[in-house]
Amino acid sequence: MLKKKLAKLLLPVILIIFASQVGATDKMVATGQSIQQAIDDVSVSGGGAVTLSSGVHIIDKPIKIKSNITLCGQGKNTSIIKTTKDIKIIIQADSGLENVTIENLELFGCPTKNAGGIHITSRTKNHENIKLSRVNVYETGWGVHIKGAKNVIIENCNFSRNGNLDSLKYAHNLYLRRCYTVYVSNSIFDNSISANGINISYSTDINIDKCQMQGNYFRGIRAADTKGFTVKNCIITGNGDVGLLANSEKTVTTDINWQNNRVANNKNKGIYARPGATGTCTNNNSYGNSNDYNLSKGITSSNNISDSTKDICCIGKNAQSKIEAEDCCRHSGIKIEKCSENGQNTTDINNGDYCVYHKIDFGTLTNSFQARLASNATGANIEIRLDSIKGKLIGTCPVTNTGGWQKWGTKSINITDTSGTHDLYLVFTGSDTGSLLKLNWFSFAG
Ligand SMILES: [Ca+2]
Ligand SMILES: [Ca+2]
Repeated sequence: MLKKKLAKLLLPVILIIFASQVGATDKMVATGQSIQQAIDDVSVSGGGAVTLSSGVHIIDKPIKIKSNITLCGQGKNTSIIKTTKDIKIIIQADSGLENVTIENLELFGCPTKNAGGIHITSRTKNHENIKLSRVNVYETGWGVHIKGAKNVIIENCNFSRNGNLDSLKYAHNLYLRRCYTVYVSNSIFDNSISANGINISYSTDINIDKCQMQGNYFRGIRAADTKGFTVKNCIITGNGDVGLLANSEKTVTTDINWQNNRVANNKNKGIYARPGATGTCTNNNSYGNSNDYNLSKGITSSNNISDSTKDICCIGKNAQSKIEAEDCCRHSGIKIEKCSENGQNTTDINNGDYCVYHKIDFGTLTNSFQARLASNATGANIEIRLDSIKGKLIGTCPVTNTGGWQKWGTKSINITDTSGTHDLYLVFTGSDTGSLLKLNWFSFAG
């Protein structure tokens, strides 16, 4: 009797001990050690996490990822995999992989003919449950390819400056082909040197939300021969051809759902659905393109505008994430330029100019603000206001002279305790009649 009771009491304890042992095969990889060996070892014991230490991990042949492996770094910007060879950095070990996660890593490659970032592809059995989270892939010849896969999640990633000049129009930042049920969110696909921000073909149920496709050589985002193509809350600007495109190779893309996108200043059409496309297009703001809307008869269209002064589309962001200054929903008096640090920054900021960021979520408590700025002037301030240009002032950030217009410094201040969701107004003030500052990004903390 007592034994039985004891067994009953101990069973949960034994289970907990067993559960904590599951991770016992996890491996940490120091720089200079073999990432492949760690993946192979963890795979043999049934799967688990392979964590790359902070630092640069140089590779000279592709890393073959396996089922049930989480390949992660200690931090998105601290664990880096780099190669100088004309190779793909991460590829599949087999077709039909399951439960692969890659997270908190930065990959740097070569913009050469055969080089790529992450290529998880299959022509036979589809891969399943592939997740890329907080992964940056920069300067690789073919960017990220997921081909032949079901249930794919890509979140908080930045795949930019990928492509190669041998494959103009074909080497994209992200390529999804034969993919089924994909969610891509809060990610950036900018400045492909040869092709699109995102390219999709022969796929089903593709969902792109709160992403940015700027300055790509060819299209912003394009899907061909795809059924179910949702694009919401995206910023698609300054691309070399069409911004947002439902295209066809053999059959045109159908069941599109495009809403709340800002599609601006693309060299060709802004929002374009080829004849035969079906679906809805609502609440978009497309302006400054060669033709802002070119929609087929099968598209139900409503509430779309072409007005650079209106702020449809704004990405509701977490205040505690890094918010790019140039991602404002609306502004008065500013310009956007290339930033020496990366990406872009706001510029031409004079006394009285302002930027608006819609639906910023301050959570339960936010009490500090930091700004990445450059200034060669004195006596300027950033007023942080809520909900209108004269709304509640929660803080005033003094702008210090950083010693040059592209010399960047981070300035932090305490602000009034703030919670909930608000439209954020950054209002610039200063006694100087010329430019006051440039702003790259800002964020809040609690
Ligand atoms: Ca101005
Ligand atoms: Ca920026």
